[in-house]
Amino acid sequence: MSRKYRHIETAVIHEGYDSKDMLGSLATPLFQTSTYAFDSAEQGERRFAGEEDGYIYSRLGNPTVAVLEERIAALEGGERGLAFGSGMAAISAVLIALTKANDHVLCSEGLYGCTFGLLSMMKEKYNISSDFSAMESKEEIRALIRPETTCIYVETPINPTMKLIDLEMVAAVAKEYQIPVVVDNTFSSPYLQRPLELGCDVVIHSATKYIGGHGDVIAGLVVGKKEFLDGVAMTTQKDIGGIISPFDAWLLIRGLKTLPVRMDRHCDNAEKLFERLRQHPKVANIYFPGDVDSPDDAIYQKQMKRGGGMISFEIDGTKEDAQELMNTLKFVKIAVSLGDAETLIEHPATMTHAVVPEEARGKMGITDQLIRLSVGLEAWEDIWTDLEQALNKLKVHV
Ligand code: LCS
Repeated sequence: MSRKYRHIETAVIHEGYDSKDMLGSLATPLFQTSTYAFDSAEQGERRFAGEEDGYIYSRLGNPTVAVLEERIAALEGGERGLAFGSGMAAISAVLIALTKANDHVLCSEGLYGCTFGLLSMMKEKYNISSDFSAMESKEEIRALIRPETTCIYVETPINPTMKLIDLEMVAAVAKEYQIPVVVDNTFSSPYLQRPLELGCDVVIHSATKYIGGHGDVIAGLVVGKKEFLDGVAMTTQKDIGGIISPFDAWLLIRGLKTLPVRMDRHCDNAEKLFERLRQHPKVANIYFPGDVDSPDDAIYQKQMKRGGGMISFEIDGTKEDAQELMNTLKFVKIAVSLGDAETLIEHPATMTHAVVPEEARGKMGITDQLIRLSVGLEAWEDIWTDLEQALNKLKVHV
């Protein structure tokens, strides 16, 4: 599907909805209904047989959810969108749709902890194996592709190390083998990065994060080709059933309207904090996609509009020092999740990525000293004052 509105700032507000169709209601109406009454038994039969368009039951479709699905498809530049009850419901629906027993998935070296957990379960139950690769060159990817590889799955920026993967390069190799590339675009949102435009096939979001933006919804979204998503809708969405509630879809439609405004503020704040954090003597290493000195800068320049609102840094100290730093903060909240108005801080090794075995965590670059910051929408000066006082209180190791 092509976008009706060229500018994303307009599309987030208008795509997929016309108030003329809904009695002039400016806000998208909330269809909080589980089922739909048929005019007759014969109409019910026709709907079930697919001979007549119309709603049947809200696990199969809902008008509020449909607006959200059309809007996200337009924002990512895809043919169809599907909404789910969580990012993990979206990821599992896509991965299960793309694999069968004994297949192989090639992944970026670094994935959200529960995605890693899902792949481990798929290996245990169905012998679907996975390899993890830094994906720094075409040769490296080609060397890991097997006849049974049915999917390439990447996060970029990677949670929580912020490493970047060159999506255009990965998509070009995948095309040689006709393997679909699935991209988790949660950290960027379509405002900062659009993987389908770079040749990838499927985009996934934990909409819990920047899409919702207010820390009050758990949801997931998928965008891709109509043929593939029609299949997902009728199998791993309908029959596994991890659908979104109409109210949560309504909240996402509301949140999406301010996505570009919020993202610019997240980016402005993160840029200011990155500059200050990197100069602090207690910060040993810092990872931020917008870092022009990063080895990933060429990829960043190619595929991202701005650096986003996520920063990770290693402190000069121990795990206990990292925890002490977090405990000393005054208003920055110790919480997982990200992309909210509030600045959130977490410790990946013991929280979001605790399920990843220590050795794999090490390969992903998740050390005990690594702290992840989701920069919120507050005044950056206030966030810095809080971080600085906590950093200054850290013990000096000699
Ligand atoms: N993909 C990424 C990149 C994520 O960061 C998360 C959740 C998910 C998928 C799963 O989405 P959910 O089911 O939670 O909507 N990430 C979290 C995090 O970093 N902290 O808490 C949750």
